[in-house]
Amino acid sequence: MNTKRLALASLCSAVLVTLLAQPAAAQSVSAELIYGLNEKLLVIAIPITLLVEGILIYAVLKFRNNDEPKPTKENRRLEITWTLATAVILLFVGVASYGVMAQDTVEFTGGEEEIAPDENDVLVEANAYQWGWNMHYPEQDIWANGTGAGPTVVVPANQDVYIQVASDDVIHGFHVPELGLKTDAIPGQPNYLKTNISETGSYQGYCSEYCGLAHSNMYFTIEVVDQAEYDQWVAEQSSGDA
Ligand SMILES: [Cu+2]
Repeated sequence: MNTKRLALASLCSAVLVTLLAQPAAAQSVSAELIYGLNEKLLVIAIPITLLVEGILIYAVLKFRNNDEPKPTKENRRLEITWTLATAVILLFVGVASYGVMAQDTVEFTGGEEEIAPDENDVLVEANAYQWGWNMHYPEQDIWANGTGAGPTVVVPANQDVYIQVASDDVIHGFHVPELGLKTDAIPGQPNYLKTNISETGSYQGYCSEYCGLAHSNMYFTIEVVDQAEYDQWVAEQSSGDA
C-alpha cells in the first residue's frame, strides 16, 4: 500500500513541476509560437505518461507474486483502439508542429520585391563564412559593424523583420535562442526567417552548425531598439557612408 502511495505522490509531483516550470514570456513572435506548441504537446504527453506509468506500476505490484502467469489472449477491439488512438495523437502532433514551422519560415517565390512588402519592414542579409558573419541591409546598403563578439544587427521592435540566411563557403547555422530563431546557412540556397520582436534589448546569436576550427568564434548580436532609435541609427550609418 505504501509503495502505491509513494508512486502516486511521485507522479503528482512530476506533473506539478512540469506545470509550474512555465517558460519566461516570449520575446518574439517566433518564440511565442514555439512555447505555445511546447505547451500543447505537454498537455498530450502528460496524460499518456500518467496512463502508461500507472498501468506499469499497477501490473508490477498486482502480479509481483504470481507464480503461474496466464498467456495473453488476442483482443482485437483493444488493438484497434490503441492503433486508432495513436494515429489521432500523431496526426495532432504533426498538424500542430507543421502550423508552427509554416509560420516561422517564410517561402519567397516572387522575387526580392516581395520580401519586404511593408515600408517599415526590415530586411537583413546574414551571410556566414569561415569564420564569421557579414550582416547587410540591402535596402539601405548598410553593413552591420563588428565589435569583439561579431557584428551587431540593429532592428526595430514591433516591426516585421526578415532575415535572409546564406553562406559563402560551408554549411553554417543561424541561431538566436532567446528569439526562437534558427535556420541553416547553406551556400547558394538562402533560407528566410520572419519574426517580430516585442522586447527591446540585446540578444546573443551564434553559429549552430559545426563548421571548422574557429566555429566557436562565430558570434553576432541582435540589438532591438524602438523605431525612433532605429531610424536615427539608419540615418547615422547612411551619412557616415556619404
Ligand atoms: Cu559556422
